[in-house]
Amino acid sequence: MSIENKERRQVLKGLGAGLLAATAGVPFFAMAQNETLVRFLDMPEDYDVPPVEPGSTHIINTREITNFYSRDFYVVQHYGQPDVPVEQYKLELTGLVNRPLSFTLDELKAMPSREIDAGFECGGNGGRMFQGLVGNARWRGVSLREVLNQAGIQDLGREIVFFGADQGTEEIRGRQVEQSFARSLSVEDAMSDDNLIVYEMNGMPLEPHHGYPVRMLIPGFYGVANVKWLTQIHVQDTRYMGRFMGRDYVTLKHENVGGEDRWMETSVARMNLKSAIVRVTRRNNIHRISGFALNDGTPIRSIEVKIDDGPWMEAMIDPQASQYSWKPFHYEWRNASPGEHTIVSRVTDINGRVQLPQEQLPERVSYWEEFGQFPRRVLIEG
Ligand SMILES: Nc1nc2c(c(=O)[nH]1)N[C@H]1C(S)=C(S)[C@@H](COP(=O)(O)O)O[C@H]1N2
Ligand SMILES: [Mo]
Repeated sequence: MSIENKERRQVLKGLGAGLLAATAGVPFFAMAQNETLVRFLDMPEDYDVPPVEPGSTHIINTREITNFYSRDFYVVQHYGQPDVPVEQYKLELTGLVNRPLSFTLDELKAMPSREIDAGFECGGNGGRMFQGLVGNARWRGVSLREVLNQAGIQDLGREIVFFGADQGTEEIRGRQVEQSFARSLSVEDAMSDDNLIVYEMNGMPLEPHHGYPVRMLIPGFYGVANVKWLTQIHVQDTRYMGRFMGRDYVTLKHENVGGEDRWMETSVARMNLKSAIVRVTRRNNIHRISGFALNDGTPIRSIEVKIDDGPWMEAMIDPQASQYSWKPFHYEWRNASPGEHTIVSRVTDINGRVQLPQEQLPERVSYWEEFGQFPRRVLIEG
């Protein structure tokens, strides 16, 4: 059996009982020559996005996704885009470790490496930008756990902080201070199997806006965990409270907490179970509804589509999908009647967790973690 087939089999297993397309090899997001876009009534007809620009956020046009491995991958950089000369590049391991370590890019590349497919979205992604803060890629890097084990975390070590080379000035309690972008993980989360210190994306060195030369990849987490331009990993015995852990990327939700109704603030971490329709196309008389699902890596049971007040109908999941990749899906819509329709998708995981309509989710303040169902309005021409 070829490696490709073996991988495919594993993916099939990983995806559980979900309907998988028979058309293996045909990219789910590819469009045929005579396939045309159907109009979304909730999206300006001339909706367009500017290209990647150094230092700024880049939203993708999800209607134009063409590949399983994103050709156009979103970009978020809160402190602009630092220039990290590779000759001077060093990754330092510091703090509560038995052996502080330092790696050049060549030293990292000389270590055993692994490839992993992972997709992620910004914790601030949502319907406002038609889910355009998203991407999926194949990453290559070195196991974070291996590197931490080489350094040896001391018993007192509780928290692993990842610092980027990019800096900005923050006003904190009336004082202007220079801060580096940083995020942290508990030791337990950091030691999980699949976390990589990555230097390649889709077979190429990272692009400058995706963190060249080195970034983190924490599969299953929102994008904010994937610190770019990574220069330092620090082990400490207290929680890290920087802006992007403690103040920003913090969700405020009304929740039942052990029988008490409370407003809870949580740092954006693992991705919630989510799917979204991003495109409808027409070929001859068949309409095709396409979208993607993302989650924390829990196997998916099904992705379903509902048209108007009809029943939920199972969509096909791309056989290329794997545990941490996005899961592209299709639904073939036969006999669509001319006129306006509302279409929506939902994803269910093997634990029976279901993506709920926005109204049924706990009340949430701010736009972080928008993972409710995302209904779209389409116009079917006669
Ligand atoms: N050093 C650094 N890393 C960072 C950021 C940043 O501003 N600086 N932004 C984070 C956020 S909020 C997101 S959503 C992802 C985006 O990764 P991408 O630009 O490669 O898509 O990077 C994360 N890593
Ligand atoms: Mo983000």
